[in-house]
Amino acid sequence: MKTGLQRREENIRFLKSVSMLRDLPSDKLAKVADVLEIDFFHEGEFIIREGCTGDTFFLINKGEVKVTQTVVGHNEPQEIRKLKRGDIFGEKALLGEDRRTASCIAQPPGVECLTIDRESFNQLIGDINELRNKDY
Ligand code: 6J7
Ligand code: CA
Repeated sequence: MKTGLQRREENIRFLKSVSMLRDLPSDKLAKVADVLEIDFFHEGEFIIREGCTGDTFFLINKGEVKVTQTVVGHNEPQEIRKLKRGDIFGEKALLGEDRRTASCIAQPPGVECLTIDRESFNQLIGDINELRNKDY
């Protein structure tokens, strides 16, 4: 079993590997580490569904996530990119947008995410300019 302290140190090490978060002051980084939750998704599972409301921000700890979006002139949503460990997603519905703007689907063999809820996101990371201005 891991102790709370080991978990916290592991989380801080991981957060420092996330380019978007690496420059946060260490007191904030420690706070983020303390509010992270872990969530697992089976292959094919929709972590985020385009058009739905949402209150969660995601960091990929293990696995791959496919991002798809509805495109005019296509019947099926189209793949726009794949994400891997250290990548983040789900910030848009927590910032300006009120609905999820794309779908994010767990790839085989499954995905482990660390998550941050809307309240902690607003308190701790919602003001990071690199995140706010992300235009892909
Ligand atoms: Br990753 C990623 N790439 C894109 C993109 O090109 N366009 C849009 N709109 N969203 C993209 N995303 C992520 C982004 O974090 O997919 C998430 C879907 O939920 C989005 O945030 P969201 O709209 O909350
Ligand atoms: Ca789950």
